[in-house]
Amino acid sequence: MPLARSLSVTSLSGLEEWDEEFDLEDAVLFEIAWEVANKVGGIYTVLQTKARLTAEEWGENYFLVGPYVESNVRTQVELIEPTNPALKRTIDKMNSSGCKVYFGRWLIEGSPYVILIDVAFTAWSLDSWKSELWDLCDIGVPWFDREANDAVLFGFLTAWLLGEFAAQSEQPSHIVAHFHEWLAGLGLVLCRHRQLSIATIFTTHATLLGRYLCAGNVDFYNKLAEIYHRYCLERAAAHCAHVFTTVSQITAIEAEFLLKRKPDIVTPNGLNVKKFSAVHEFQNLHAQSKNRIQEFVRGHFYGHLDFNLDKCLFLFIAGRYEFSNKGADIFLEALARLNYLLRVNHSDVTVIAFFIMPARTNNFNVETLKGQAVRKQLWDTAQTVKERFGKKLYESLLVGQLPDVSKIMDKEDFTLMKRAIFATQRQCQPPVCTHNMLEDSNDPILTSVRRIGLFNSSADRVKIIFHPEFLSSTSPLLPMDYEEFVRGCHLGVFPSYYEPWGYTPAECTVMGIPSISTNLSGFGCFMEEHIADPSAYGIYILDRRYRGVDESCNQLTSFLFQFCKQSRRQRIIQRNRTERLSDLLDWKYLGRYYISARHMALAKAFPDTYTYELQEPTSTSGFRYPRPASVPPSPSLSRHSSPHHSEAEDNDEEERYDEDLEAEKDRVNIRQPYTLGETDSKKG
Ligand code: G6P
Ligand code: 1S3
Repeated sequence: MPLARSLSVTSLSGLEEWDEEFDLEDAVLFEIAWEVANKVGGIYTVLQTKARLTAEEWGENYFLVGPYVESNVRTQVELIEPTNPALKRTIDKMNSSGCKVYFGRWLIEGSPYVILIDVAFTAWSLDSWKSELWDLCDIGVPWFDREANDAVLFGFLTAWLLGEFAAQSEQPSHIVAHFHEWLAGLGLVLCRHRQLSIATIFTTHATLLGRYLCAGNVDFYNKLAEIYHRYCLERAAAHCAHVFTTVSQITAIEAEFLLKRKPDIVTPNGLNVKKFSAVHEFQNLHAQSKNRIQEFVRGHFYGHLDFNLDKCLFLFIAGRYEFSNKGADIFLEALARLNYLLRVNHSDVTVIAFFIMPARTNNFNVETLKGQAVRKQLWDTAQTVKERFGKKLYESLLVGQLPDVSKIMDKEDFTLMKRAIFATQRQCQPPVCTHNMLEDSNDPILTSVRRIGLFNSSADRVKIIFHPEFLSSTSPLLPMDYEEFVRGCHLGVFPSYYEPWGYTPAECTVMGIPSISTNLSGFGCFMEEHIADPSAYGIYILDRRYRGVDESCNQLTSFLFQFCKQSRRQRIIQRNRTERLSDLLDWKYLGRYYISARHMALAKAFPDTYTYELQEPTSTSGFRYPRPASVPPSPSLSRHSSPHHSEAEDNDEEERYDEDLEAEKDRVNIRQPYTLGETDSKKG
């Protein structure tokens, strides 16, 4: 048995020393979630991006446990024989007792082991397990709630697996079982009830009541039958866990009131940050992806391309279609106000706002597909005429003559071009929605668009494109995956009302794309805590906590309007700053909170073997990114907004941005106040 060890975690809210002395040699970690190799929402991203770091720490003793879904296994998992003898005996025993449990490697970075349980195969046990649950803790799960039924099956099966593994292990090993979200929580409750010698952690990524209460316009009373027993499962898991965690301070407050347990530690979500060898590579990628979005826009607005694409800003909101929780409602309202401001100020900027939120559709609509076909036809025509032109030019040069430019294009060329132009005649406005919606008349985004009257007309400076499907590189319309699309945009807008963490703005940040989030989102609060002047770094944090909706909407409008006034050079500098924050969101740094939670659980469950000491962070131990010395000049002073500002000046500015950036780095050594180790030195 290892000697009692102590861990002192200094300054958890800072990037300083990480003083770790835990001996994990005989410890085994199980991480249990419904989203293991099964993408439903953000928890999948947590597990998938964190896997490499956790696998590095736990090696052969790390196992993720999730549901078996055949289509996922086919594309994401390689099934193999269990490597751990005790685990092999466990799985064999369960399989010979009427279960279907699979073992494999999840084909993601870190290739962690996965144990996948086919819950449907054991559905015959549902009734008896439900009655056991009722006898145990008076939680009754109604027959019609499919998700809760799955939670019961998954809970009993994971508790069975963990109990069997503990029994099969030759020497009693130190097991940590980390359960995510209410869907997996029952396994934890059962482990504690059966008094298994296991250190347990429960992480909630949202609270059920919080989500329902914030959603606003939902049929609350008719949903009550669906809410209460789920809430009971969630609350039981939170109370039974040795260590209870959640993803942000804001959800911690919520949990304290709604689940009646204050989280022991906040475990913020990280990402796997990829560093390019060339520092400005992400800027080049922005320009490349922007070109592809511009191509789509050329097709979508054919016949109405009366705005300058070079002065066009691409804004977007993306995520699960929760209209008001995700803030799509106030985004639309702010766009209407922005449209007014741009018009009265005679701005030459055009804003295109993309809404990427999946809804029920009947596929792409004809008008949208036609747009891309017309664009392609115009491109092909231009290529044909160019080839014919080039051939005639070549022939003329061969005989030593300069061509007569006025005659080099003949009647056929003109006919080709006229025919192509004729195809661009359009009687209707460019569509707002790219798909045929099944519930068009009461779709919340479309209803709001009708109310605010933003129909992509020529007079409007703000245009709207609603793409009610997640993006894919195989789409005939916008063949880009989400990452490419984000890189090509100028600003992500996520004015969520309910957002325990919020991966979308975090993803923007690591790609160097500015974003708007709120002080009600975990991400927004985290950035506010760690950056002295977030907006200078392209992190705009909207106040939705202490202001009314109308006031928040005005603030959002003002952020958008200020952003529209930035020059290209200001945007480039701002993107550089945004990208510099990516280390802060890397699991290499944020993973320590998970490590801490596990050590805390081991020390609570096995006090004779482990000790753990959490030092409360002091106000001075936290770090903050300092305010950059040179904030891009105020838009009103910028040369860009001058009426005489020319394209040539713009290009000069672009060439100078590297110099400006270097000068800015000299003025402020942002590396001084904190130490990031090797990733930081790579940034140069
Ligand atoms: C990147 C590229 C530049 C390009 C700029 C466009 O920085 O490296 O070549 O001009 O993006 O920026 P914008 O904000 O106008 O899309
Ligand atoms: C939840 O997913 P959601 O979009 O339903 O978990 C995510 C991962 O922790 C989190 O980022 C998000 O805010 C929550 O809401």
